[in-house]
Amino acid sequence: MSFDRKNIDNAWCPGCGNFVILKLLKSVFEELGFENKEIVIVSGIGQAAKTPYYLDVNMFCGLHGRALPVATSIKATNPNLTVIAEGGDGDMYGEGGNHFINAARRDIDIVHIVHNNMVYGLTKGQASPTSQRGFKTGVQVDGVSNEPFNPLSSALSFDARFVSRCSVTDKDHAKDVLKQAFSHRGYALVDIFQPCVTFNKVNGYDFFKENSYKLEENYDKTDIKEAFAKSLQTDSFPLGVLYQKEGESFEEAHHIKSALFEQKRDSKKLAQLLQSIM
Ligand SMILES: Cc1ncc(C[n+]2csc(CCOP(=O)(O)OP(=O)(O)O)c2C)c(N)n1
Ligand code: SF4
Ligand SMILES: [Mg+2]
Repeated sequence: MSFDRKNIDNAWCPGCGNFVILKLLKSVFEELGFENKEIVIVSGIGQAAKTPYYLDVNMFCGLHGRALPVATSIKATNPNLTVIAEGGDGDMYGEGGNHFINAARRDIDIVHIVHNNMVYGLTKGQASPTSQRGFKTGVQVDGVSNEPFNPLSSALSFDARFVSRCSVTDKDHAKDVLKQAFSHRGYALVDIFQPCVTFNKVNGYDFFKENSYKLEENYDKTDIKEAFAKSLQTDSFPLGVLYQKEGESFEEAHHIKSALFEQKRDSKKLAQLLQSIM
């Protein structure tokens, strides 16, 4: 099965880390035996948010920062679909930050993929929430003056049951993390380090390679205290599934088993309901 979308020109810069993520997604879909029609990718605005344009799957590209509520509605009304909310660090942690809190807390079964290049790529290089302190841009001329937003410790504090990070600089490992996210039932955060070779000359391929490491083989991903400790480590970033916990997803808690359009309407019950609220 091919997931290539035909007849569309790619707008990314040569060497952009987004190409790696695109390729990884195609092979993950293939290896997990997904069908084109069962996948929906919801995105907003940004370079990362263009990813679904290049994949032969269902997609919805909407407003900046608003992918998560749309993805939530799609999954809640058709639990048979594999739903992904995909975008950049600005889109998901800045403009869409409030939705990040609520999607993680609600625990809807979607995979939340965030291309983290520590910059606003599409709008030509302003600081994003994950930009590092001191990062200079045409707007932040003296450098960013605050500490970067920490998506992993935030997700843990929002009660997310699957919190992970990977990097395009280690493709096999990133593929494995993505596969684990797709196998998890509930909200799953995958924060992916993705160099923006044009507008972030500080945090490029070498930076991510030199400043990250894979979690040890015997790491216990069910230990929340350890997960918090790892998430706060920023001198060298840990890669892998920091935290995963068994539990009940939103659909399971609300007994959503089939798509809304497949459910029979009981007109008698509906009439009674309407009567009761008149
Ligand atoms: C409500 C709103 N605010 C701001 C913008 C302008 N804008 C478009 S994309 C973007 C940031 C993109 O950065 P990111 O989400 O990190 O994606 P990247 O391009 O780096 O992949 C901004 C601020 C917008 N389109 N809509
Ligand atoms: S501006 Fe940066 S994120 Fe956007 S396509 Fe170019 S390299 Fe990639
Ligand atoms: Mg970005």
